Amino acid sequence: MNIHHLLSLIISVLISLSFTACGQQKARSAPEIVENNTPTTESLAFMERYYAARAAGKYASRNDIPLQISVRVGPATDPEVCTTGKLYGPFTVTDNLVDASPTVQADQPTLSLANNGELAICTIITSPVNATLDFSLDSVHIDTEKCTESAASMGGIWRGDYSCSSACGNESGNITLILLKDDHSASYTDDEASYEGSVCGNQFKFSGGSSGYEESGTFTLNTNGTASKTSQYQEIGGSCSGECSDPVLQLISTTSLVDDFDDGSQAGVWVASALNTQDDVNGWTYSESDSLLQVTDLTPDTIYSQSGQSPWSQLILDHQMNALDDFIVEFTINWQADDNTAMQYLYVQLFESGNGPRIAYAGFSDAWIGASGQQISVVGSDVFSSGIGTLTNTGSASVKIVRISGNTRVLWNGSEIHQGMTTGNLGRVSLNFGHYPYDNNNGATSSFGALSVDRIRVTGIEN
Ligand SMILES: [Ca+2]
Ligand SMILES: [Ca+2]
Ligand SMILES: [Ca+2]
Repeated sequence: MNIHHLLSLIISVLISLSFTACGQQKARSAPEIVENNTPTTESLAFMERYYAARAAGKYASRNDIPLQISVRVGPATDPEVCTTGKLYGPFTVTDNLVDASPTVQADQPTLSLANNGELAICTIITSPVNATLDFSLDSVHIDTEKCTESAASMGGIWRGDYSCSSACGNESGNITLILLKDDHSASYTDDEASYEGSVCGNQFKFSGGSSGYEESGTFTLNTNGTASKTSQYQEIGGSCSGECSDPVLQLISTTSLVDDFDDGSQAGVWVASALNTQDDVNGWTYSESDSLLQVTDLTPDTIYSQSGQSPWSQLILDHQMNALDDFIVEFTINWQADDNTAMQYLYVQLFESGNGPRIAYAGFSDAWIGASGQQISVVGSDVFSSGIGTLTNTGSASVKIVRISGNTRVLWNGSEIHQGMTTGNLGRVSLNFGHYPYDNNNGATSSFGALSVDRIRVTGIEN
């Protein structure tokens, strides 16, 4: 199963039981209700039905003696799944037990389990009478259902009012969500809380929370461009639970730049940076084709005989825009090399306006003639690198650089790899392609494979 295409999982409990009474003396469940508890109208009515059914010799097939089945789902490694797993049901079985097939929507944690690993299912059967039971695992079905709708575009910074109600009290206030979306997957943060889930059509079903509570719900993009959100939460380590509603959320970020590189020309959006003149490059070959901005050659002036001491051959393409305070920069990059001799990089750099200082950058870097490359990012002056050989020679990545109130995070395929504080408004985005021309005098000459940017999108709040 593929998490990006999985919308819902339906646990379908198809029950096929042969259910026979084992003699009158064993049929004890109904009397115990009376012995252990003050009889209620309900239990007495139950007794009446029970004894009437028993007298008729067919209580196992009576509709009015409910048999209930519950299912708990948890990680396969959880030995307590029968008590701690996510509860589905109870489902009441009627009419001689053969035609009951209740279905239920799986919640997001169950979906994640189904997608990411093995899950354990505990089936709990509560019988009102003693009976022998012929129960087969074949009768519990998990069906998957793929999302056939495209996922609406809903990434950005959303703001609105929320209100939550619970038995422990109500609360309300302002909310700001930073929502990121990749195809059918999405995530959002709300202060300290973070959530993830899947998007189908205009709906994003999520679950997550903070150290204090778990929460799940639905974010819906409305046709008028607003959004709404409803959720349920449960306090961790406490008993408070409740429901929340954010009836109207407004997208407060604007899209400053979106380029899918699919119109055959980079003109009007990207200009070669003046910085290129400083670097050791005689020329380059790049084109916008196949919905990519592809660089297939960088021609150096000089082939160095030493590593790391001379400037890289670079192509830098710039885009200037109105200054942004909070922002989300999303891009997808690809790199290709035949072998370890490739020495090349591709990253996206963020600067203040004009020739202002750099704020952050992130991307792929391979600085080794005898190894493959790594992830690299800089936030302010802080450098993160994943290490020599941590990426394969050919690959791709979806990268995001997100800044809210100075807090700047770099996400690589959805996982945060770097975080720090930065200042200065974002006014220039650069695509940097580099090659290090190197002959190590030991039989190896560095090579350049191919680098491409598939898509870049910049949204933010204009300063
Ligand atoms: Ca273009
Ligand atoms: Ca593209
Ligand atoms: Ca290499």
